[in-house]
Amino acid sequence: MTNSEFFQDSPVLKNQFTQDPLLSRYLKKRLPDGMAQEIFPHLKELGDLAAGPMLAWADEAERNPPVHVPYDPWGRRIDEIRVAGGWKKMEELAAKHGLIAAGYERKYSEFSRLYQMSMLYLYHSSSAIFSCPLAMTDGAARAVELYGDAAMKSRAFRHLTSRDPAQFWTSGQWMTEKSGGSDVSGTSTVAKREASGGYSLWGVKWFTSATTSQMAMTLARPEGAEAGSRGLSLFYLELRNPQGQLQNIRIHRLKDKLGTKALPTAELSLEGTPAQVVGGEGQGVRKISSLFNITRIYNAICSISQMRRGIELAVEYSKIRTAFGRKLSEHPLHVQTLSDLQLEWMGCFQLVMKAVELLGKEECGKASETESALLRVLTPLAKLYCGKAVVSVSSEVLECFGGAGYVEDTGLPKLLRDAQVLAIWEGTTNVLSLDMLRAFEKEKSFEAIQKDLITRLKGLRNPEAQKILTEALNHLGFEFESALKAGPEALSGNARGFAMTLTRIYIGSLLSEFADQTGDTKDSLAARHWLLHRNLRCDLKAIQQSLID
Ligand code: MFK
Repeated sequence: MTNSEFFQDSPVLKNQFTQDPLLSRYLKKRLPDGMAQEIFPHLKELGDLAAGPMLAWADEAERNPPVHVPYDPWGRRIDEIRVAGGWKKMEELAAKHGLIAAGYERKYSEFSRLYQMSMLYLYHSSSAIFSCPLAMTDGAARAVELYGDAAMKSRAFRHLTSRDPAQFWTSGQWMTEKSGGSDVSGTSTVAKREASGGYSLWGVKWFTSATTSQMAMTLARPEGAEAGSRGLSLFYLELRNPQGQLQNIRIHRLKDKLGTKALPTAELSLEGTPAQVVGGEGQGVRKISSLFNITRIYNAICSISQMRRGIELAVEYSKIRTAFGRKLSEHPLHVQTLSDLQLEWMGCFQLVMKAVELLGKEECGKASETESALLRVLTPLAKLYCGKAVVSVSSEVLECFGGAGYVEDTGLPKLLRDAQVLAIWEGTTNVLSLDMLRAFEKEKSFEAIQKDLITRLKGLRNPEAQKILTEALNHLGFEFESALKAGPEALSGNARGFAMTLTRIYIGSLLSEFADQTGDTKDSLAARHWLLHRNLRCDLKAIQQSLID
């Protein structure tokens, strides 16, 4: 055969559930008797969809990105956003399979979230990022559940958690304005009180993803309210009136983003949009945090899902691609590269699933005070750690394919583009590191994570793991105390280092515990490699020594 007759086969995805032994191993350990057998057939069905029809829908949605049509042929302003058929299929499938509903029906009590997030984990990487509207929808359902009045519960909540595609609503979360996505205290949207008892909203929202949603949750400042975040309130609005017209909303344009090409993200103005306040005026940031703490968990699930997808493709490719006389899977260096990616994903998986487990408990009133404080800090940690990991894993995955990884029609570059948003969306790494400090300061989360770690480490069977992790924790505690003494700038200036190191220690403890529980060789290897090859130390940096000119 000549060189020109050679054609490389592409890797083929198989059932996304059965191909992922860690997911089933994990669920079997964590779920009560009988539940795994009950939900596995459904996860298998989703695993088939994710490796089959969803891929074609996603492809179609990506190739036909949303279009903003500002005017009808006769010049009337319509601000329509047209989306692809594949995108609509994703929504239909999500509703039918209860991707939101399962989290709120709570059929499996505190384990319902584990079930729901396992579905999301299978769904996300084949969904063309329909997982983003789902994240905001879930967050909105939680905010309405916590703070909404009876009318909101009987209307919005019912639609958001419906399994009927004709009834199902998605929600936007419109928090970001031109002045910033991180510092929302400067929100300039004004809420005018109306005679009806409701409000009308006036302002510009700069990133509104899923602008085709039926409703949105947003922040605005009631007239006369104080400046800063304390004066903000949380509002609920419906985008269209019963006749289907936008309710005083002007869409300016769709964002031209690096990735997430099928997802419509718009800039828009609220020009007297009718809205209702959620949970009374004030404490808007605290209230919307119930929403973004959910979307941050989604973000972390999407990260582990995407890591898994990339690794699976790279592993499959390594079995069919020959170079230097043998398959890539037979080259020790390549195998080591793949193993390190697998390790990163396995660690992240444990971390995120732990947060999901706690979320389920908290929502069912079964979390202790310590567990709630632990969830509070694991949420930003899971989001920030996995958001970074998915970018580096995806980059390495592309490299595993050589030049093919850099060519658009292989579908591989999309993995990297879509990974980058996960580090940004719902709070950047630095903002979330500071959120960890906020949780330490306000919610006793430092004590909670320390207590949880010490208990887990005591229970480990492997004395070497116990020793390494205890020393790492003590060292981190010492450095943290030193930063506290050095003052707030030293503490915040080192927040990212502390967050990353604490997360790596925490993951090390989870991997070690899981290895003890399963006795599986792969789990033991992963725990051992994590402790030996991940940096569990963080030395306090003198933050006044900047290299910036
Ligand atoms: C998927 C594709 C996407 C497509 C492209 C999208 C591109 C990206 C577009 C974006 O812009 S995404 C940006 C999303 N933005 C965020 O996620 C917000 C990030 N910023 C933060 O998280 C800030 O830290 C925060 C807005 C919370 C700072 O606000 P404040 O008001 O200056 O904080 P403050 O005063 O510490 O907290 C106010 C209250 O909220 C406090 O409660 P109290 O009033 O009772 O004291 C806090 O304890 C509470 N709080 C804050 N964060 C919390 C929280 N409570 C629970 N959990 C949290 N995480």
